[in-house]
Amino acid sequence: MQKYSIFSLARNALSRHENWREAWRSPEPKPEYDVVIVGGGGHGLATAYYLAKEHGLKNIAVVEKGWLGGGNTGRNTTIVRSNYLWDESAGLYEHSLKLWEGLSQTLNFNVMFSQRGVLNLAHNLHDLRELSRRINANRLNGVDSEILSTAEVKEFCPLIDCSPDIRYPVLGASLQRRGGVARHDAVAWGFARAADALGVDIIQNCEVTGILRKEGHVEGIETTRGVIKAKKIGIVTAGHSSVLAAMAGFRLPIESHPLQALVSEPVKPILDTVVMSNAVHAYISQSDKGEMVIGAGIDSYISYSQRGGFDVVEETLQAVVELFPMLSRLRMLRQWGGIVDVCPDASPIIGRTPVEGLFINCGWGTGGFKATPGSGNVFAHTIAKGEPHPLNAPFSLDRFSTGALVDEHGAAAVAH
Ligand code: FAD
Ligand code: PYC
Repeated sequence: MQKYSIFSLARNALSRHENWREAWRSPEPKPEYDVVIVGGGGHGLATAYYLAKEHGLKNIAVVEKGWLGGGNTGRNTTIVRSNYLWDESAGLYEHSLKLWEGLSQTLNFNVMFSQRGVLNLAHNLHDLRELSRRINANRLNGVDSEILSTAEVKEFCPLIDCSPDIRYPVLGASLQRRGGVARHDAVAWGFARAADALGVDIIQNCEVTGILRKEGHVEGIETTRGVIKAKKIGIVTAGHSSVLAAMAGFRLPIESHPLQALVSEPVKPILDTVVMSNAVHAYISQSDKGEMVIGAGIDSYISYSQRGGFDVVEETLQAVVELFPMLSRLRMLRQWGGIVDVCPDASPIIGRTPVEGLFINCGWGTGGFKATPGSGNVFAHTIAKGEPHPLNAPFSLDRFSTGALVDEHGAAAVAH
């Protein structure tokens, strides 16, 4: 078997992949579709896939200004979990986690979902109380979640320095064993391939520059590849959602901030779980390639710059080295940033907009990767039926006028 795969690797390398079938087509845009999804990240592609698969729609396009997954989908640190505080969020994120558990089979594409557990560390009494409250809330919602003592943290993840004399000693942690990581690119590619197989047109290098409206109803989009008409349009553009909303004449309660991450040189397997610490602020896991994948809190200023900065690297690595002293001589390989769309309550917006036929899915901030399949699934329902799926009804835009906010700053587990 191994001999065969080495042989086929060599053959494919020498043939310059000439006879490979494309995983999805690259059609010219048609003049009109039933539904157009703007944004070819994981959420947009998942939406198109579920529209075609579960709602029988056949005339769908996804338009992407760059390449598939080139936004936050391909820039994130891939942590998947569902341990949110409020019932509304637990319902949505747990729906997603259940879809993750069968996603490779559903898409017939290995998204490398690895349920290696997610630890959220507590460093003070406030952290411990917040985690205990959240664990109890999780359990009441049927979400697996447990609390670990310092000794149990050490047993579960021996690499963490659990001595009492560090600056922020580890007093305990929450553990969601069903949480873990997945391969971000594969998620975009898997949904793209499966959507394409159901007839969805995926159009890359096609930037939306305007949203056409008539008498309060959406009519189509202006793009760098011409006008495309559609009576239903879904905006799924993460950090650029406010830009798209402005094109349609309304405003979103969103701030766009860079969120940075970095990876080290690859090393042999040393860390078999995900560790997050909101107080010292860092989170870390090890990729299948062996790199340590490390993330920071959001940049404190708003910006559309997708770059990393040395100050953030320095601050984050101080926290990492304090928790994992044995990483102190590890060399860093690369750093980057993505633009995250943060709502005042750190929860997403999924639903209708003031423009009839125009729907929006945004505001996932620092935590939308984990929601990719669930978000696409409920957003497809919302677009197809013209009304929210019960799981996304609490996340409509009008909660910012009714006041029914879903405050998940604590569970976001990334400093805002
Ligand atoms: P994107 O993947 O950004 O897709 C939106 C697409 O819209 C982009 O491809 C963009 O090019 C396109 N677009 C924008 N404007 C236009 C236009 N005018 N016309 C056409 N196309 C347009 N979440 C987690 O759950 N776990 C994590 O560990 C995690 N870590 C993160 C780490 C970092 C550094 C960052 C930046 C984010 C992280 N997130 C994490 C958040 C997560 O990445 C996002 O919430 C999620 O990927 C959003 O997916 P999306 O498909 O909505 O957006
Ligand atoms: O939402 O779990 C999360 C997360 C981890 C890192 C960035 N976001």
